[in-house]
Amino acid sequence: MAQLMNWPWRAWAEQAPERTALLDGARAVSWRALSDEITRRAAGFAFQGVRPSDTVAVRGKNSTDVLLTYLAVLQCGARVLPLNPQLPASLLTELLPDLNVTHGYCTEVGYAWPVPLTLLSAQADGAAELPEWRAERLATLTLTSGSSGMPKAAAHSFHAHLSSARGVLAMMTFTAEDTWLLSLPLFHVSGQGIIWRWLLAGGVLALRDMHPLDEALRGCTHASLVPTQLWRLLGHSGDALSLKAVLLGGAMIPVDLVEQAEARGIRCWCGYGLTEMASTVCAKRADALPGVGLPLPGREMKLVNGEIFLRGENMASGYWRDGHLIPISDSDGWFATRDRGVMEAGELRIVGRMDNLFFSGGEGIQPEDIERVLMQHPQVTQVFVVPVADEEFGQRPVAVVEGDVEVGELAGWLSGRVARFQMPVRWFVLPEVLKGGGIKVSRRLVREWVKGEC
Ligand code: 4YB
Repeated sequence: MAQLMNWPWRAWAEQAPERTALLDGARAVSWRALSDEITRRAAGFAFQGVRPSDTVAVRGKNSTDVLLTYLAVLQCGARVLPLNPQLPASLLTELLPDLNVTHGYCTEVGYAWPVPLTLLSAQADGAAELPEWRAERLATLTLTSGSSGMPKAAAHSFHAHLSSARGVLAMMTFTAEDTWLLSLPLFHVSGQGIIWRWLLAGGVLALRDMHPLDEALRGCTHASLVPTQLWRLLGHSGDALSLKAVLLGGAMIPVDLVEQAEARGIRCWCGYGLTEMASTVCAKRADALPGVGLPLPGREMKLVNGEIFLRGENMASGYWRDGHLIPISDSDGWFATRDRGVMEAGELRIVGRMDNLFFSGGEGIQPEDIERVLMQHPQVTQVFVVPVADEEFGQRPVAVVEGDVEVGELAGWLSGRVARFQMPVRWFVLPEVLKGGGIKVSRRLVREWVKGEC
């Protein structure tokens, strides 16, 4: 699409009104019907008092209702803050006032917001003037996971989201004939990345019950997956999939995983992205190397003392707090990621997060180095190495593993594959309680859980 002059759904409704925009389960919705419904909701929201510059929290798992609300809030000119329904009330009580949230929308009937908000209904009709499309307008607030526990809200303009989408689509073809499954949550930047690529290309977006994943993928050509989802898919689905392309990201992507997927006819792209950069920054078509390729068009990357710095049009305008944007970049526009990386064989390889590094008897341990080796075990699908306090060594590594494997056997398997000081001193199975919610298991929660067990 050339430079956008209108809300993208309205532009597509003018250009291709009868073409399918959305697959809601098995029901096809045209661009005209979609655009009409978004505009009706937006007018209703404006009638209920949503003004440009307000912030509307939208709480819910992925659904057509949440998607339509997200887009309608944008058409009101307001900022949308998608919320993971698993965030505890205590966190929302602290967070929402700082983010100046004025209105709330929740898919759960009778949900009691822990702070005073004006509740919105999607049913209410009303005539109200709606603002014009402006690409520079702040559109979304997306919460970071944050190692301290209190998330920050990265504020992106439409321009940033569309630049992100343009960069990805310069590498992966996604046309009006293709269907991208909304395979990751809208409250995470990876889910929003799917939305903006869909809106840019005018393709089809599929909203499905995600369990089981192989059924959700039926008829879809594109999906974004975290590595654990792809492991599960390979484990469960026997038949060929209609997938043309899977964009992987969010965590270290094992070479074994993409090799197995490619052998089953699933074409993989390996990406590296962050909330602050509105998803993907670097990516490549999967190959036998563990890197994530090079920056996509519109992004730049540099390494300073091993730390990855990024800049580009897709960067957040700042963190939103108390009605202000707090800058996230230095005076030259560079954002310090706190990720360690190296250039290897002409591409970037992610080493791990600087904040994860700990010391054991004077030796530095980057947990991801040990995790990478453990992920090579054929039965391990996910693993976290975290420190526990130790009188003699200061800290020592402990492993928390997911997979169809006896954790007792893993110590033997690992011995000789890592240095002695890297050898975990205890092994645990990843408990279900740590898996809920977002797209990733929180390393901070794993650490806290292990502390309670040791
Ligand atoms: C990585 C990493 C990697 C991130 N190796 N560590 O559209 C996409 O790009 C997408 C597709 C599929 C799945 C996820 C995505 C994303 O957007 C992921 C974006 C994300 O994870 N954002 S985050 O703010 O929650 O976390 C960012 C952190 O995740 C980075 O700072 C890295 O530490 C880590 N990470 N990709 C190793 N390929």
